[in-house]
Amino acid sequence: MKLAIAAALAMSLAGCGDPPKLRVDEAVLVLSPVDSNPSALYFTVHGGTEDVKLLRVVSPSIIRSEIHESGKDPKTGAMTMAPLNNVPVAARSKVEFKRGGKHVMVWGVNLRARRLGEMETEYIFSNGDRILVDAVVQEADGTIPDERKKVT
Ligand SMILES: [Cu+2]
Repeated sequence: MKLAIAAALAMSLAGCGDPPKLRVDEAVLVLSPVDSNPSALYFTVHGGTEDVKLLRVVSPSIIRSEIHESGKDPKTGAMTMAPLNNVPVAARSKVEFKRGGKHVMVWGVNLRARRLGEMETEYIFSNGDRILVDAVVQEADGTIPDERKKVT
């Protein structure tokens, strides 16, 4: 009994000491209600042991993408968007790409991604890391893509 507790304690301590790993999760692509308009990709980046920058997000299922920052025009109060060249991700930090904040604008989401309801996305960082994540593809109202409804 004592041995089991000691072993469990040793394992949990080892878990705490693991260095954080740069990773991306909770990737969701929200399709534009108008097919000709860009869609938006949201996700969370978890920093590793060094400061890096997110440079680009690519996917075989899209034509192109841009990293954007949302804001508000101080004069008119209207929502605005400005492209970013990169996004710093400090070591051990968490950077969320979400509605009303940073996001990735995506053009030309192909039929395959819409039918599968998911697509592969690749996040390219300044340290050379390329992280692959399966993103969920959904309509703006959170439902599965219209093209998927036809095949399922
Ligand atoms: Cu945008």
